[in-house]
Amino acid sequence: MAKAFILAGLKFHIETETPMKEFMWRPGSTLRPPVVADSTILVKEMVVPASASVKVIDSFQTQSSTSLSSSGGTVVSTVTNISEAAAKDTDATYTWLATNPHNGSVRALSTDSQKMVAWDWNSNQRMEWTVPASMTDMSAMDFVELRVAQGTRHPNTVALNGGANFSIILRDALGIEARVSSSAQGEAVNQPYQRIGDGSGLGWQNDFRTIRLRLRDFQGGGTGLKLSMISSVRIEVGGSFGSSLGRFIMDDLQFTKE
Ligand SMILES: [Ca+2]
Ligand SMILES: [Ca+2]
Repeated sequence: MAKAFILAGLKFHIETETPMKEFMWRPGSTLRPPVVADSTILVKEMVVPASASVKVIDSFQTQSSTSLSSSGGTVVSTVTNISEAAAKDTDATYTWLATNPHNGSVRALSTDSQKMVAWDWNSNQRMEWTVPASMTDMSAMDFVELRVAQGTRHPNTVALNGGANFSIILRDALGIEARVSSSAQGEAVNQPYQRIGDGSGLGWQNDFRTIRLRLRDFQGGGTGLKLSMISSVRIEVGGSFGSSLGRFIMDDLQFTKE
């Protein structure tokens, strides 16, 4: 199984075969190597090359205040237990502990500086990023995207016991809003791999996936949303806008091109 994705990754990154990029982010329900059974969960994500043309709203690498994005815009949130910090599991066990908010983020070495945001919710809640004035014209971009994982072994993740969904809402300077579900491409943010060991409970590392939504889908049905003047990006969970509860770890909220 890994062979197919390694080959696609090499073709994309080294030979710049753009279609191979699809293997990195399309849900397994719509694109999977023919030899891989439908029942096999595919865990994969796409990290856009640094050379790509992107408009980064929040990488969480700078502006460590949870009310300010790395791009310098304000962030307003109603979610709980928010932690913007190094994406590192600090205690060498997958057991959930509130003192280790990035539990399950195990890829970063001690010398790495990757930062992300973690938070949870039990009802309809939101996070909203104001797009800085210098970045509001998204008419040349194709997608809004981010990488997201469920927090392994967190009580909310355990209670949800399945895929997690949220909505992304874009708002323009005229106040028009349009929303698209994170599962619009056919798959939820998967439940962490259900494995025991390395502490108590069930679940392994935080399995990140790239949620990538087409900007033109926000204009579907005649919403009238103006991509040339996007003033904010909002994530909503709970109620009718996403899973009723859960815990997410997120990174790299950004607008990208095909
Ligand atoms: Ca921040
Ligand atoms: Ca980051």
